[in-house]
Amino acid sequence: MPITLRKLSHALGAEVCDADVSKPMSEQRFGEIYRAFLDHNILLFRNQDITREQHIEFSRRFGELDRHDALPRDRHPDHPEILLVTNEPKPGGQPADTKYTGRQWHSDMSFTLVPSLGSLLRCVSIPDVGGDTMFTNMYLAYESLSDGMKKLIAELHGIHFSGTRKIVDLSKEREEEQKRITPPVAQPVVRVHPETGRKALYIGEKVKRFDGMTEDESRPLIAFLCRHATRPEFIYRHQWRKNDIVAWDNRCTMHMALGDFDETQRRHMERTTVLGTPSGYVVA
Ligand SMILES: O=C(O)CCC(=O)C(=O)O
Repeated sequence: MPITLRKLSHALGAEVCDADVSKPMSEQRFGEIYRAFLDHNILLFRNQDITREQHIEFSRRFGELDRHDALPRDRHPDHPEILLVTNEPKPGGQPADTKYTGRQWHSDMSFTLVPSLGSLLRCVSIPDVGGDTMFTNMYLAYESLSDGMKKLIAELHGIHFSGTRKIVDLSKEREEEQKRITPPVAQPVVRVHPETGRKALYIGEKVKRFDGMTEDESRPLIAFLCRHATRPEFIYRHQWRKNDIVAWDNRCTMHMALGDFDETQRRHMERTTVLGTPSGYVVA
């Protein structure tokens, strides 16, 4: 039986109805899911009460998984393929390293030389209200720019920093460590999706400046592009339920975790990250 899809918003996203990602899946069935992933950019699978091993196994169908060497503090100690996004305090009571992960518009691993193809985030625990994630369609963001703006940004490279967060929660020690592991990387502001051939805007709040320009010179254009890319008509806002898995294509979307919940309640998510194709260059 072919898969059944339900659109999640006008701009992007579809739910794959009646899927059980823990079951063996034929090449043909996964092919349909992957086609839907390319067409809708985000896929939702509800009610997936699965183990970490099953999460990893299903994610591997999308491609080789990142072992998160660029984010060693954030990965699961026994499963390097799993990145924790949790507000659960450490055993000693200190805040979790990933308490504020994703609280800015970004595309995963843009600050590395192998930005991610896609990510699969599994909701393990969610507060009573809120803890939503927003996604935006970067094809539409690019296509809706004027010809003049497309020409202006065609050759630009944005410099992505791993540690730029809206909420300053990084300790000095962690900031220095992160800089050593992931020095800033310049990425093209317009990327061609390797599978669909469509152009997408590749920007976000981890970009501090354009290569060859100062921060002051870059700031207004970065701000415009981020504001434009996150206009309501390009967005889907996901309200999580326990055992949801959301898979997104990092090559043509951005996302942001919202802090719209009671921080005393547990929000625990686990992510696998599918490696993409090499892109960008390190900036001294
Ligand atoms: O926790 C979320 O909703 C999103 C986390 C995130 O931004 C990420 O995993 O890149």
